Parts: sequence; structure tokens; C-alpha cells
Amino acid sequence: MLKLYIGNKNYSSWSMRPWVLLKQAGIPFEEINIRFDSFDAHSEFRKQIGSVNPASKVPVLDDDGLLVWDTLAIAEYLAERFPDKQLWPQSVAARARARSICAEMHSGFGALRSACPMNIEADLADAGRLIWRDQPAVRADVARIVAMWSELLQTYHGPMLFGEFGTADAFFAPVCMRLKSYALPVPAAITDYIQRLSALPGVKAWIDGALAENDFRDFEEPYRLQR
Ligand SMILES: N[C@@H](CCC(=O)N[C@@H](CS)C(=O)NCC(=O)O)C(=O)O
Repeated sequence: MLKLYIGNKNYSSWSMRPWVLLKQAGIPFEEINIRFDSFDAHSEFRKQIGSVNPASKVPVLDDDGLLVWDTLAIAEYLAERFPDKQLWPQSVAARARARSICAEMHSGFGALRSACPMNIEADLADAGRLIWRDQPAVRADVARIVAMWSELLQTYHGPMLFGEFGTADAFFAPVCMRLKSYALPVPAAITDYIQRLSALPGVKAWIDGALAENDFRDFEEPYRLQR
């Protein structure tokens, strides 16, 4: 059975992507949670993940002893391993676009990611208003996401970015969580997509897990003293 090593569901945006992809695609796997205590060299997290992944990060996929780490590599591996699940779109053109936006996510949107770390459980609308007012780079990241999603939803007619659910939706699921927690202003069509995505059983299962976690990690939350 596949094993997926992940961090805290409330905070670990990179872990969310392959977990949601596997779950929503109906691929059986065992999850192994490694709690974020801190990312210091001597932390328990580092000790545990370091014994599995030389890069010392989650997520990591273990397929019967074959280790695959880094979300893009995991997504490509799953698409090859489970071709019948059609994790990428079927047409060459759509597949190229889906890969492009996943790569753009993987290496970009730094302003949004650093100003608005994923925190599924929290209502951070007040922090979001200040971030929106003061950080033009965050506004630019959100504008790019809105333009990208709007165009894809129009081209492929929804309900997901390329019609049916796939890797691209899994890659942007944590962005949906951020837009929601920080209540960043987006057009109605984008809010509707966020709602549709959040309601998918695989995504909802991750959100429910995050809400049930009850594990306040202060180093992940520069803006709050407690839950
Ligand atoms: N490029 C990696 C990023 C993975 C990553 O940064 N994971 C975070 C948790 S969400 C982590 O393990 N951080 C530990 C650290 O930085 O020491 C991927 O796509 O999987």
C-alpha cells in the first residue's frame, strides 16, 4: 500500500496537495502524520522526516520502498502509476497548460504564500484586510490567480479548472484555503469555484481533519497568541 508522509493538516499546504489528489482520485493509501513541532535542525519533526527523506521535508510518498518527494514529482509519479485515474487532462494542449500552472504554483506566488500561510481553522479576515491594504505584491499574486482561474473555468466550462477534478485543482486547493481564511476579495465566480472545490469529498476530508486537529503551533502563527 502507498504511504504518504504529511505534516499538520491545518498548516501543511504542500502535504495537502498529494493527499487531496490521492483521496479524491480514490487511490488507497496510508497516511503518516509527522507533527510540526518546529523546523529547527534538532526538532522532532526534522529527526523523523530526516530518517525518511534526505530533503527533510513533507510530503513524501513511499511506494513499497520507492521514495518520491516534492509535490511535483509525486504528482507526476501518481499520474504514471495510475493512468486510468486521468490525473492530468487528456488533451496534449490542456495537459501542457495544467503542467504550466502547477509549475507556476510550485515556484511562484511567494508574496501570497509568505503573507498568508495556510491556516484552515482560523478566521483571519482582519489580518487579511491589512495585508490587502499594505501589500501590493499580494494583490498582484491574487490578480494573477483570479485571471488564471477565470480563463480556465470559461475555457473548460468547469466545474473544476480543466473540467473534471485533477492535479491542477489539488495544486491550488491550499490557495483556496488561504483566500477563504484571510477573506481576500475575489469575484463571485472564484468564490463559487472555491466552494465547489471545498465541497469535494477528498478536499472536505482534509478540511475536517484540519479542524479536528486542535494543535496550535505558535511558530506557524505570527498573528495570534492562541486559537
Ligand atoms: N518543494 C517542496 C516543498 C515542501 C515543503 O516546504 N514542505 C514544508 C511543510 S509544508 C516542510 O516540510 N518544511 C520543513 C522545513 O522547511 O524544514 C514540495 O513541493 O514538496
